Amino acid sequence: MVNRWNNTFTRADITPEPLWLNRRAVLAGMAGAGALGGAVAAQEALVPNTWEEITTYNNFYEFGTGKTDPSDNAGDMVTDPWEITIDGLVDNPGTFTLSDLIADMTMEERLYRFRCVEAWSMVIPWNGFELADLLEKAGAQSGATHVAFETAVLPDVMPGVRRNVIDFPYVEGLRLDEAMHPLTIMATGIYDRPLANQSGAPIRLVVPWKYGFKSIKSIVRITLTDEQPATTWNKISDREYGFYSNVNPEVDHPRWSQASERMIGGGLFSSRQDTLMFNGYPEVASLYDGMDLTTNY
Ligand SMILES: Nc1nc2c(c(=O)[nH]1)N[C@H]1C(S)=C(S)[C@@H](COP(=O)(O)O)O[C@H]1N2
Ligand SMILES: [Mo]
Repeated sequence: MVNRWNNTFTRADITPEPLWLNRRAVLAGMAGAGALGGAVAAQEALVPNTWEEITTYNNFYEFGTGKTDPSDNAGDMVTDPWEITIDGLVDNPGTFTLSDLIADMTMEERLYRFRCVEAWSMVIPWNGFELADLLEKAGAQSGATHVAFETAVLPDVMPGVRRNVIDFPYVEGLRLDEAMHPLTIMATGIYDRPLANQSGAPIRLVVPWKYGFKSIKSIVRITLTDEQPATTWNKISDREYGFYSNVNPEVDHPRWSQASERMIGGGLFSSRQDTLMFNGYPEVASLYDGMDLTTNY
């Protein structure tokens, strides 16, 4: 696997050295088998959270609103077989099994910062492929301007859906150029393991420069459109959650500051760090040239 998107954290920014050494030993153990070793070496400065942290502190309202509800409740979701419909303004619409859909995608490891709008953060070693490759295969038509995504609704196994904790299906969307950006991936794994159900198995979106709620889980439909699609949190409160939702330390949530974030998993040394513009991915800035990111929050 390769990772073309290295970045700039130093390990001192993330984890005290004893913990870092510990995690590094785990990674070194995993790396023995293959090319991941190279990716790990290239990125040793950006230290991921543990599998345990990544899979026990989650937001997945279909399974409940508490942070441990998804890991407690998502085990019964059947993710194989899984079908995804691709429709709207594409030359090759249809409903595909996940395995057919991803058969010729180039899988990569991407070690990304992940920043929730609630002001906590992790670093996650995703396995996945560029959404751009999938949209090219689907044959996005010239009239398409946006991409809409939809999560499965499985009331039998989703207690949050049965209780209607919010309106389902969970829906999200991107502008087409955001969706085509090489940082935007569809993830199918973490740490070279298939995604845990609570992480959005079998396939989810990951948009690392946006607040976490844009990274929609357990996707069953991708629709190319010529208008900005409705998005779940924007429907719940448009004053608090804009369509763009780019991570921005200078635009506070109406009820809390976004200037800093709490790093999950620091244990005793748990600490806050400054929020980075675009979550530390300045390569996306040109997507927003000429836009006022205060009003287009
Ligand atoms: N379908 C669906 N996708 C979702 C959510 C959700 O409740 N339902 N929560 C979002 C939010 S608010 C965040 S922060 C991330 C959390 O991803 P994680 O649990 O893998 O860290 O998933 C996002 N995707
Ligand atoms: Mo979130």
